[in-house]
Amino acid sequence: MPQFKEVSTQSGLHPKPAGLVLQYGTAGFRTNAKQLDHIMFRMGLLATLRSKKTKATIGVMVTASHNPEEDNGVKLVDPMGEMVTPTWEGYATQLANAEQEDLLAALQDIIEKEAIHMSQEANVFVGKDTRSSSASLSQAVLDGVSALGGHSKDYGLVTTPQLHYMVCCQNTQCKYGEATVEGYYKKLCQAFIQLTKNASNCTDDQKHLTVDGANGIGALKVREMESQLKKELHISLFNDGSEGKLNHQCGADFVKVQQKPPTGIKMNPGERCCSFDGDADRIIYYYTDSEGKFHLLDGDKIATLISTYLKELLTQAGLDLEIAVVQTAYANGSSTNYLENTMKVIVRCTKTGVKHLHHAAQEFDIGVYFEANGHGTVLFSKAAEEKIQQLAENSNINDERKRAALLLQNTVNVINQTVGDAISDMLLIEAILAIKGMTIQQWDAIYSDLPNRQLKVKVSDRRVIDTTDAERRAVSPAGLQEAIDSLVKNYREARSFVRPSGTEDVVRVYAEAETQESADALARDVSLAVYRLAGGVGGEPKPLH
Ligand code: 16G
Ligand code: MG
Repeated sequence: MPQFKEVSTQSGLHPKPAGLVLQYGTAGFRTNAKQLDHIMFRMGLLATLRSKKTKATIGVMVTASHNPEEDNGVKLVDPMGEMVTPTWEGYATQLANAEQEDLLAALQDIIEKEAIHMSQEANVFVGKDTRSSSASLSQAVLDGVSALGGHSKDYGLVTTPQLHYMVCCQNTQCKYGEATVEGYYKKLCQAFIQLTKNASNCTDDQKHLTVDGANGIGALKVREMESQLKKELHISLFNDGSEGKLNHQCGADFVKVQQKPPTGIKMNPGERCCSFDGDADRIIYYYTDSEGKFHLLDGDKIATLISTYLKELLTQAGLDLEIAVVQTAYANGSSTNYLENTMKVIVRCTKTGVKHLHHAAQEFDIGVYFEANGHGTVLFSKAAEEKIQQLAENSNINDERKRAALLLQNTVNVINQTVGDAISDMLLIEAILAIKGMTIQQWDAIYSDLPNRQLKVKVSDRRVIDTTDAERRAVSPAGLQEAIDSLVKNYREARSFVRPSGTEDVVRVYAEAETQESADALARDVSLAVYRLAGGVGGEPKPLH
C-alpha cells in the first residue's frame, strides 16, 4: 500500500510506549495527556479510514471534558454528528493497542474487514478544547490524517458540540447549517431572538443569567457569541479561564456531584445560574434561596421543562406528534413519576452514555433525552420537522396555531440535534422561561426531587459486575441483586442500583429514598454489599455520618 510508507515514517514520531493498553470507553479514550500522543496519531489514521469507508467527513475532538487539566482524550464523530458506531470503537481499541511493529498489520486488518478502497478521498474535521496539552495532541491527529493522504480541516478551539455540528453541516451539504463557528452562532442566536421577541413583558432581571464556564472552552465561546444575542439575554460570565484552573471546583460535574455552587462566581439569592462542563456538552442550573439553601436543577428537571413546553406547543398547534423522554437509571424517581403519571408522556430508560440515549430518542417523532448529569438534547424526526415547517408556512390557520407553529419552528433551530450542547440548551431553556414568564423557583417547583446519594466502591475487577434492564439490575456476581433488593425494602420510596463505571476504575452505587438520611444509609449498605460480594479492595466503605 503506497500510503503505508508514510504511516510507517510518521508513526515513528508518535511512538507507542510498549505494553501500554487503553480502551475506547463510554466517551472515547481518556487518561493523563502524557500517554496520548500515539493514540491521537492513530485516531487520525482511523478517522481517515472511517471517512473513506463512509465517503463522508468524520470528526475528531481532542478533549477530556470534565476531567482535570492534566488529562486529555479523544472522541470520534460519525457523519451525521453522532458518536462513532460500536464496531469502530472496537477498531479504535485495536489500533490504539497495537505495538509499534504491529501497527501496519492492524491497519491492514481494518481495511480488509471493512473492504475500504484506499483510493477514496478522506476528509476529517479536528477540534480541541483549552487544555495546554490539546495543541500538540490535535497536531498528532492531523499528522495521522495526512500520513494516510486524507484532507483535514483544523477548527482549533471549539466546544465538542460545535465540532459535531460542523460535521453534520458538512455532510448534509449545509442543509443543517453553515459549517463554520459563525454559522453556528448565527443559526442559534437568530432562533433565540425569534423565540423571545414576543416575550415582551420580560424584565431586565429575568433576562439576566449567571454562567460558570468551568474555565474552559464554553466560556470562550459564550464570549464570542454574546453580542449576537442583542441584549435579549444578559450574561454574567464567571470562571472564564482568565485566572482559574479548568474544572477545578467549578463546572457542571463539580456542581452536580458536590451539590453546591462552584467557587469563583458571584451568586445573589434567587438568581438563575448555570454551569457548563469542560467541553460544554453538559449544563445544569441552580440557585440559592433567601435562606442560603442551594437548589439544583439537573438534567431531569431540564428534560421536564423542555418536554412540558413542547407538549403544550403541540397541543396549541394541533399537531399530533408523539413525544417521549429518554432517561437513564440515574434519573430521579420523582421525575420519572411526574413525566409518566402527571404529564403522561412516554418515558424510556437506557444504559448510561449519550449514544444509548440518542439512539432511543431517534425512535420517536420528538425524543427529549437527558442524563441527570446535564447532557442532553432534543431530536425531531424528519417527518416531524416537515409537519412543523408546513404548519408554520400555512396561512389558513388561526393565530394561536400559527404562533405555536412558529415557536416550534424556531425551537427546532435553536437546538443542536447532533449531541448535548450546553450553549444550545442554555438558549432553549432561557427562551422557554421567557416565553412562559417562569422563574427558576417555579420551574424547580414542578416536582420535588427524592433525596439521593451516589458512592463509588473500589473492587479488584469491576467487570465481575454485569447488569441488565438498562443497568437497573445486577445479574452478577451471584447474590448481589438479592442483597440490594432486601436492603431497599428497609427504606421508604427507596431504589438502588450498581454499575461498573465506563470512565473510572470503580463500581458506582446509586440510592434514593424518602429522606437524605435514608438515601445515605441505603447507599452505604449497598456499597458494603458490593464490597463483600464483588471483591472490594482497600478498607470497607464507612458510614457517611
Ligand atoms: C461519559 C458519557 C456520559 C456518562 C458518563 C458516565 C458521553 C459523551 N459521555 O462521560 O454520558 O454519563 O460517561 O460515566 O457518552 P461513568 O460510566 O464513569 O459513570
Ligand atoms: Mg463533556
